Formats: sequence, C-alpha cells, structure tokens
Amino acid sequence: MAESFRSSTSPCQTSSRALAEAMQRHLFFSQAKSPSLATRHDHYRCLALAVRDRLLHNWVDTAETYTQAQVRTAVYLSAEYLLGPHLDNNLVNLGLRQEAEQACHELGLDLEELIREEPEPGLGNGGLGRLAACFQESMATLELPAIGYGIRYEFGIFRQQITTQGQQESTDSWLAQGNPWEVIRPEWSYPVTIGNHTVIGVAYDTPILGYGVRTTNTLRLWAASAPEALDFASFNAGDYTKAVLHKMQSETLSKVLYPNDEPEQGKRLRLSQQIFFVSCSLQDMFRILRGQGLPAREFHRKFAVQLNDTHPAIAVAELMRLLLDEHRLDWDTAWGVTTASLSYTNHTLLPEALETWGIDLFQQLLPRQLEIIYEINARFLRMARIRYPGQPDKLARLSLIEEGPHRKVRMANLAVVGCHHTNGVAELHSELLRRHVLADFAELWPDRFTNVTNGVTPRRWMAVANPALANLLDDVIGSHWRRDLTHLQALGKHTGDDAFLQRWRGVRDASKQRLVQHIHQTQGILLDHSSLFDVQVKRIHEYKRQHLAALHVVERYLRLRNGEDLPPRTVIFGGKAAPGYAMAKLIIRLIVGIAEIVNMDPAMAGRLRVVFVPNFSVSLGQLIYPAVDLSEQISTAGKEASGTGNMKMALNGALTIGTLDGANIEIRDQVGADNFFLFGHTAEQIHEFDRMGYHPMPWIEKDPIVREVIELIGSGHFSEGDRDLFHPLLANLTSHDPFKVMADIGDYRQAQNHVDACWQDPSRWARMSVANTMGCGFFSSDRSIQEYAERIWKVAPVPVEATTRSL
Ligand code: OX2
Repeated sequence: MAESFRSSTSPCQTSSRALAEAMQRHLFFSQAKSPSLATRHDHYRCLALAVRDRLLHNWVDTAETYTQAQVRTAVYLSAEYLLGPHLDNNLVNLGLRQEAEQACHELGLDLEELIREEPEPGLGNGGLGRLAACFQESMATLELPAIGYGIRYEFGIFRQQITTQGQQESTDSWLAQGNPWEVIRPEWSYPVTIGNHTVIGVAYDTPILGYGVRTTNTLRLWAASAPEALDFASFNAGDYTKAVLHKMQSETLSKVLYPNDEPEQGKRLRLSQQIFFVSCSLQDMFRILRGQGLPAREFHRKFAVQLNDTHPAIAVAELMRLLLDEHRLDWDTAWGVTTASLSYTNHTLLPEALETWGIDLFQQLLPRQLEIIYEINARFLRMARIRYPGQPDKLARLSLIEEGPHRKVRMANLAVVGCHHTNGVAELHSELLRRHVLADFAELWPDRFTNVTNGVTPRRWMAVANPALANLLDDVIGSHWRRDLTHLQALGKHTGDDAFLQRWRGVRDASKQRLVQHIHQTQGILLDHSSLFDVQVKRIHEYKRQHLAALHVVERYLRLRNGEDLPPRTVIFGGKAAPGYAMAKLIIRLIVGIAEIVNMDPAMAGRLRVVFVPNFSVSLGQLIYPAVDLSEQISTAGKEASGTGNMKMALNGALTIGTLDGANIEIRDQVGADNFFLFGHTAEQIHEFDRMGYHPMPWIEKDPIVREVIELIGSGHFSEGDRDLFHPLLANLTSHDPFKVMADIGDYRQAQNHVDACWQDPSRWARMSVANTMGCGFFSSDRSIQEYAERIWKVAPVPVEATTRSL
C-alpha cells in the first residue's frame, strides 16, 4: 500500500471517475477532438493536462506562501537538467497513481502506454544534469523555498542510433508535439547584451512536485528571443532574409545543448549560453527582491545561490556588474553581497575539463564583465601577495587569469574566489580537490572547502522505477522509506527470513523479465533472465573504462570457447559518446563488434550474450537499474568525481564491482566490504604511476590472457577482418594507456571470478543484494540537500499554506 498522505493534501481524494471525466473534457476542450480521432498522444496529453489541473492549487499556493512569508530562498543555477518524463513521477508525488490507472482503465486505455508517450526532456548530458533534477525534487519534498534556473534548449541531448558502424546521432525534437508541463511567462523576460547584440530571455516555468507535501517549486528555464521579430528597415528595403536574420541568430542561443559530458572549451555559443541564462536569472532575482520591498544590498539575505559546476560561474562577475552598474553599490558592499550569496560545486578532477575562456573571446562578448574580473583579480592578488611574499609561482597558480601567449580566464578560480563555499561531490573527490586541483586555495581558505556527497531521489529511482520492490518494502518495513531512506536499515531484521528472500528474488526476476521483453521488442535479441545481468550504463569515456569491461567480455568468450564452465552472463552496455570524441565512439564500435560475434556463435548460446542498448536515457534507466545484478563502476581511481548510477543500482539491489573511486568508497563502507567486489589500484597508487612514469607493457607481458585478447581484437575477429579499425584503441592501450587499464585488468579478472563464485550460490547472492539496498539509505538526494540547506545555504523549510482552495 502506498503511504497515506497528510489529510491536508487534497488531490489524493480526487476520484478516478473525476480524473476520467477531466481527461474526456480535455480531449474536447484542449485537443479539440472526438474519441474516434484521438491518437495515443492525445490521450497522453489529456491525462497530463488533467494531472496538471490537480497540481495547480499547490503550485500557486507555494508561490503565494513564499511571497507572503518573504522567505530565504535557495537558488540552483545549472546549465543542465536531465529531467526525464514528468507524468509518472508527478502521479506518484501527488499520490494519484492508482486513480490514474483506474481512470485509464475506465476509458479503455493503458496507463503504462500513455506514460511511454511522453517525450523526455533530456536537457542534460549525464550525471551532472541528472543530479540537478534529483536536487529539485528533493528540495520540494523537504519543503525548502527554492527556484531552479536553466536553459530551455529546443533540442536536448542528441538521439543515438546504433548500427554496425557504431553511434549515429540525430536531433532530439522533444518539443515537437508541445509540452503540457510548462507555462510561458512572457511578462518575465529580460535583456542580455552579448557583444553588440541584445537578446531577450523569456521564462518558461515547470512545476517541481514534492512528495506527499503541498510544496510545488518552480524550475524556470530561459528561451532566447530577439528584441524585435523583424528588422523593419531591411524589410522595407526588400531584404526579407536580412530582416529575420537577427531573430534567427538570437534564437540560436537556446537552440541546442552542447553534447559534451565534460566541458568543451572556447566555443562562442557556449559562453553566450552561460551569460544568457545567468544574467536572466539574476535579473529575475532582483525583480523578486524588489517585489518584496527589499533593496539590492539585501540580496544575500534573500538568496543562497548554488553554482552547478563552473557553467554558471560568470555569475560572480555578472552579479557584481548588476550591483555596481544598475544598483549603484560601491565595490566593497557589492563584493560582500556577492561572496555572501554564491557557493560553488565542483564536479570534476579532470584537468582538461576545467573551463577556461580565451581573453579575446571574453573581451568581444563580455567586455564589462572582463573588466570586473580584472579588478577582482587585482584585489585578490594584492591580498595573496602579502600572504605569500616572494612566491610568484603560487600567485600565478592562484590568478584568475592564465598567462601565456593565449591568455585565458579560469572559471574554477573565479568561482572559488567569488563564493563562500566550494564543495566536491564525494569524500574522495573533495579530498583530492583540497590536496591537488585547488590545493593553493584550500591552503589560503581551508574553511571554504567542504564535501557534500551526491544522492539520488528514491521517488523516481525506486517508487517510480521499481514499483514491485516498492510494494515489497511497504509490506515489510512500512512506507516511510520514501521520505526517509535510512528506514531501509530495517531490512536487516529480515535477511535471515527465507520467505522474504524468496519474494526478493521474485521481484528482481520480474524486473529482469521486464527488461528482457523491452530488449526483445526493440532490438530483437532474446535474453535469458536467469543469467547474471552485468551492466555498465553511463556516458562513454576512457576514464570510465568501458573498454576494460569489453576486454573482459572477450576474455570470457575465449575461456568459454576453450571449454571452461562459467555461469551464464548477459553483459549490457549503454551510453552516449560525445559526437566529437573519436576514441569513445571507437569503444562503442568495439562493443558492437564483440556483441555481433558472440551473439552469433552457437557455442555461446545459453552462456554469454552482449547487448548495447541504444539511446540510454532517464526512461531507459528506470527500466534498466532495477534489473541489474552486477553494477560496473570501474573508473580509474581518482577520476570519477562521484558517480550516481552506482547509487541507483545498489539501491535497487545490485552488487557493485568497482574501484576505490568517487562514491564507490562510501557505498562500500555503507553496504559492507563483503557485499562489494573491490579491485584495482588506489587513487594514490595511480598518482604515483603518473609521477614515476607509467608504462603498460610490463603489465601486458606478465599476462598471457590479456595478450591473447588484444591479439584477437587486432586480428580483425570483431571487425569483419579489418585489422586497422581498432588500431588506435589498441595502440593507445599498449603504448600509453593513460587510464591504467592494463595495470588493473588482472585484479579485475580476480574480482570477476569471485563474482561468478558468489552467483553460483543464489541464496547467498540474494542476501548480498538485500544488504546493498539496506545499506543505501545514505544515498538519498534528500540527505544531500539537507546538508546543503543546513551547512551552506542556511535555508529552512517553509510548509505551504492552502490559500487558493476557494477559487
Ligand atoms: C559528473 C561527474 O563526472 C560524476 O562523477 C558526478 O557523479 C556527476 O557529475 C554529478 O556530480 N560533468 N559531469 C560531471 O562532472 C562534469 C564536469
């Protein structure tokens, strides 16, 4: 049984009959159709609109409560929100799931089918964007006054097709059929000047529902438009194309999400997108401040602004500009307000991923902001020089400007200097930030540095994604885990209960069958749900080492062909490669090549299957995570800041095979070392390799199996005889191996052998699986947000009053 909601939350009383009637009304009044002409998409929209009607009271009441109470507000600035479909999540958070099912049934419709009709808003690349989405939902659930700001990309993350040639990209027109969840607010639009152009940002609001509470916060995304639709001078002169050119150029700003997981540098459009959404958001905050009768110098009392990585770090300069130029504050007051308002989350240690912008580009697009950055830097270095006399190298490292033939603005340095706190996203990551990447700053301001380990929302990633598990948990430990995930600890009382373990296995089996059915329908591959599902789904990147898993698959193939008896496995990969990242695309090509040969070989039948699931997305994640037996979290230690897929899988009962990297370390601590397959060198050892000079050859020489694997790939066995295709990959692995695949592959093999042994004992595996779910209570995004709110933002919950009921 789903948790009973507070009696004050009235929507749950909406009967299924009323919902069905509302859907019928929307078919006529919103879709303008009769039932005989209605498509499935029409029915989806009718349900979405009927659900939207039911959340409006809460949404309007929330805004009203915040306005009346003049509350301190958390503001999340993020260039990405990987939201995933809204319908199912909103039904669950409103407590309307069963009513919707019943209503659809009454109308002869299938709720699951309608849910699948929703095109997902994929306004993010991967973990960073999905984290932003989980955080929005947790802030609402914790009843925190909060606003999320971002960009309303017309095209989200590209769609990925997989052919024998590997990845093919096409555009994601998620808005093509309209979006019932957003409300345009043309009255809230702001000009942003970039170079000699001014663009207008128009607000589009999406409601973010808390679970089982009235709080419904707003995600406000900016769409770019031109100040004038038409240049009349050109139009009257007969040049129609020129007349609309500026409009088109302006709208280009919010056209498309940059498809790189780790930032790409130096792109004019990307810097324009950053200043565009940051400036609109800050101007909007000043409008709110004004509305509450507060002066600009009180900005930091009203708002706690979190920068999601350096993408919005220009906020440091832009907030200064607005305070100085528009609100006429003096420098010191403005700087005090700015640094008291902003805080910064770093998400990566990869040096090549730390954003910098060429001074020339900056000067062209944002001359005033650059002037302000120079002034911030001059004052900062004056202070640092006194602290570190005679240490020019240190000052050069601290500077906001990278000197050299091509001078650059360092956005991470700007963020640290302009923010009161800087945090990493897992213990190890925060430690490495302090010790290496931002060591000079940590020495200067030790108290500014902190850690907030990432989390994921249990509503989407358990209640929505895994209803069978949710039901079982409700039966056994009660329903409160949805609100306080540490309640999962109560499973500890049941690990010795055979009947419970039997049900646990039944739930997991059903999830695997659901995935088997999907893959069969979409890819025509029939999988065996009783085999071990070994899964690696995430962005494709060398540091995440999908090639390590691929090499292991080839090794299993060889061992099976040699007559070894290994327990049946299904190895599932999924994830997008940045379109310009050739090595990542080659890794996909290798996996596809391996899959083709393995799946065709009669000797592999019933023993080994390899699948690459195309177009990995939030919806596919919801289908895949609950079906994972073995979660592959095998990044080179010290490279993955946190990971969040690792949490989603363990929470749903997967066992992890992983390195001591990112949040894996904390997952292992929480679930117990016996329930985690650890392998690989530590971050410290990897660091030592780099310091001493690493070469993969000695590792390869003492490992005959890996030599055989490399030779087989090099022979063209997985590329229709083409011996050159995988050469760049193999040459890289055997000559440089920057991500230490060869140093870790032997230990990885040992750990995989241990996996096979444990899997042979099904009741042991089931107990280990329960231990994983049980131990994952810590990894709720509610806990992460609680930490941000208490330690960094100083924002307190404000329950929402019902004020519009009589309307
Ligand atoms: C990702 C990190 O790579 C990942 O480890 C982390 O879990 C996620 O952010 C959320 O914190 N772009 N994406 C990331 O970092 C950057 C930069």
